[in-house]
Amino acid sequence: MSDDVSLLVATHGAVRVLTLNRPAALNSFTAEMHGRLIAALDDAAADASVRALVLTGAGRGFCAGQDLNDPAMAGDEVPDVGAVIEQRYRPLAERLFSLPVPTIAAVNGVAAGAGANVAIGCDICFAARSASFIQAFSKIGLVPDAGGSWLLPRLVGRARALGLAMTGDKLAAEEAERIGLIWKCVDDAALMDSALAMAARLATMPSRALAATRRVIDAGSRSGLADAVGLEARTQGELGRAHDFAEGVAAFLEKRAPKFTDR
Ligand code: T3D
Repeated sequence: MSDDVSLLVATHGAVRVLTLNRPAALNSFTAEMHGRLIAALDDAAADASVRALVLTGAGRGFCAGQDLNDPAMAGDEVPDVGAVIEQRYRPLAERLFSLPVPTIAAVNGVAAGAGANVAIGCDICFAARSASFIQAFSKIGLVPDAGGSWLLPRLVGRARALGLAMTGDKLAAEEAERIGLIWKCVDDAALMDSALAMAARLATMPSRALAATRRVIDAGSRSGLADAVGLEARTQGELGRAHDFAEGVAAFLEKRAPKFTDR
């Protein structure tokens, strides 16, 4: 692991830890950091030894969204923001929502703009008590992106989603937990241990079923009941033919710990 790159990659057993590493600019996204993050997510997806992923930030911030000094934003010409979203944030959100293993955010400080939506786009989001979430887009004349327009109202309801997105007000981590934006707010000193313990626990669980759980829950929020129960049946059908289901049932009946291996 080298300290001078914009993304640090570490492995703890079956847990891959990605650390956004541009602390002087609150880990805001440059094209270069996007490239590294996408590559690291693809690498984790392709590596069968990885069974959970933790995303965090170096220094006092988690991620301040788009680097507003990035040449794509700060040149003389009018920036093609749509192209930036299509080429960088959309692929990032799509990967996060489809990774074959659970994703855990460890939000160590302020998460603003796309940084906030990447954090809440993880399956389980822990935040340090001193951390905060800011839908900063409205302050620079944009709308929530990186999946935020879809996710926010589903997590906190339309009224709060609009309030947060229109005001761009800072939401403290404790309040974020209270309104259901994140899984848990923990003491700053306990953040990484909490995230890593959750990741290690999920890594022992049936990865394929966990990724399918994300899929059916997300699809269910877009569909009616008939489609949702149809998808449940098809998904259970597929999982029911997989190794992990047979192993889970056998382990239960034999009163032993299961050994899940599917991805
Ligand atoms: O093309 C597109 O833009 C499309 C993409 C959209 C996705 C988005 O994410 S849009 C939203 C972009 N993000 C923002 O608008 C947030 C901007 N940052 C802030 O509002 C504040 O920095 C924070 C509220 C996040 C934190 O405030 P504070 O007071 O704790 O820290 P600070 O002093 O503002 O920032 C510390 C340093 O980080 C500072 O640099 P300096 O002066 O010490 O050299 C600051 O300029 C830098 N920094 C913070 N955010 C960004 C940034 N540099 C570049 N881009 C940033 N987004």
